[in-house]
Amino acid sequence: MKITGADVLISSPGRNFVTLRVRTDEGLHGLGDATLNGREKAVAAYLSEHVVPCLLGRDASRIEDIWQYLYRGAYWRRGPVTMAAISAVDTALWDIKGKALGRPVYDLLGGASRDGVLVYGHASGRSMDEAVNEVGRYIDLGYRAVRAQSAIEGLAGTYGVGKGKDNYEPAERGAVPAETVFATRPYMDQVPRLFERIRDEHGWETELLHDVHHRLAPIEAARLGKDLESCRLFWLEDAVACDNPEGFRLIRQHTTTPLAVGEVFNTVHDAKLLIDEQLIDYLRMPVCHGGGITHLRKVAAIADMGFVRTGFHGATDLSPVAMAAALHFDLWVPNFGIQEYMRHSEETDAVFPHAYTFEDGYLHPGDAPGLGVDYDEALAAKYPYEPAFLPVARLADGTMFNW
Ligand code: EZ4
Ligand code: CO
Repeated sequence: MKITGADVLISSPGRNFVTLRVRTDEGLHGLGDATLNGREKAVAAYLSEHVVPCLLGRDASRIEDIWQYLYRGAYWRRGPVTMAAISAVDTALWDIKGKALGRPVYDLLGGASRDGVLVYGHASGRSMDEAVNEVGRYIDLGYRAVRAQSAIEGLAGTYGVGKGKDNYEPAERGAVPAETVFATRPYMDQVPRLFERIRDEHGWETELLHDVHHRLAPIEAARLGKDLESCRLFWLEDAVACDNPEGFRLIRQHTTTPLAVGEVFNTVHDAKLLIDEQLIDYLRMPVCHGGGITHLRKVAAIADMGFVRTGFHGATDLSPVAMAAALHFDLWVPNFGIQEYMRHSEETDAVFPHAYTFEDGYLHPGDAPGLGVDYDEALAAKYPYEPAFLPVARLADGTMFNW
């Protein structure tokens, strides 16, 4: 089965997505998600200019060889743009293989290891009251695990907090990124109070998670982890900026709060020290940014040796194609932990009809051949790309900070 072409499809049904469609001479096609939030056109250009021409005429069934060609064959390796592009090709080829064999992708990986994929939803509030109520709403919807974020009192535009009742969506349309403000001290004081209130009001059965989003120094993260121990979090995410994994050594010495990291990682090398030294508990590299299914199988196996479980990123900027690929992987992977699940907008769901379903706190990828996701190109044409960016952050005195 030869690859005859590949289309880089950019559309904005609710938000921007880049979708790769690989076509074959047998009439089968496969989809991959190539979206990199706020950097969509960079990945699209990498695919169109440097990857798609190299795919033409290759045997679509040789997934490993094509992965090695795109990764090892390139002198300039790694990085989010390159790896998002490779991930999209890899995902599309697994989709094609599943369709060609008439089997869901999870079956090709080794079959289901569990009945469903435990997911966590996103509760957020512009005040602590609102955040506490939102956790209750998610529990009522059937979620068994909920991430909670609240705006920092007195500060507008905190990470993780939606503008209205809609799902939280960090990218904002416009020609340049929006600016937000962060303040360490009030944030660190408020988060333990938020989780104490959630435990008081909603009890101990629900798993609770929190995302620091790269904004603390190691010693600050160590203290926050300690302060949260009595609330028994499932995890504390991205406690420090992840370009310096050694920071986790200090955090780990001080707290038993489980740690998750890696949504911005793109190869196993980003995670190797953290796994080898057992500095984290959950790895968040998703299929669409972490080298595709082919690379993540290797990462997951190495993670397992360090007692690290998976906890894939699954925000709204990861399209339903990425979500489906994640769910097939999650259903199979032995060292599964949890899957993030932020529901997409109705516009997004309509452009990407999908077989995965939510029930009782679990997602299931469905049993359709391949990934079980389609792309409605005619509908997508109604939603042209509009520039949108993730915000930047400053401290109150104007100093640039991590967003
Ligand atoms: O900021 O997906 O855990 N989820 C997150 C997300 C990320 C966005 C970035 O594109 O951290 O909200
Ligand atoms: Co995160």
